[in-house]
Amino acid sequence: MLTPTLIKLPQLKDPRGSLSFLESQNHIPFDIRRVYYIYDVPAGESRGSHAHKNLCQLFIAMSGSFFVKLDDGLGNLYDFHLSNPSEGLYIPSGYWRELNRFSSGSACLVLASLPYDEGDYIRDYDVFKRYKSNG
Ligand code: T46
Repeated sequence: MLTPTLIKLPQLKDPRGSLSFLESQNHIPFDIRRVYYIYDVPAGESRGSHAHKNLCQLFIAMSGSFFVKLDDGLGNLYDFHLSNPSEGLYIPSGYWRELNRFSSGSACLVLASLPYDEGDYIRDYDVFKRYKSNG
């Protein structure tokens, strides 16, 4: 998958509640090498404002909701509102992202294709645009 995609995950509902699951290379197109989560975001704060050279990720709104803006640096913009724990937003490498408008008590689970590496980040938007336009 080369573009950001909302992936519907299996959801098993019964009188005890709901259960969702995912498997690497089955429901998502990468092996999971790292998991982190974002929570306790104060009202009005945003996260992200950077891109990754190689990292692919899946964002899941485990509780509450937030918005995700994506930009491929070539003129294509994407807006998502995540609020459902039974779906995940797949983000390939090479997309500038901003997460904002977190609802109170929200939590974003992130499944990542690589270990943490600051060298994989592009944190300057102009550098990102040049990186993308150079192919
Ligand atoms: C992304 C958005 C959605 C680590 O030491 N290990 C980690 O795995 C991560 C993700 C971060 N950190 C350190 C690096 C910084 O000192 O935690 C601190 C905060 O990270 P950052 O400012 O990058 O946080 P966000 O929320 O702006 O970005 C994070 C991810 O870094 C990024 O990949 O897509 O969440």
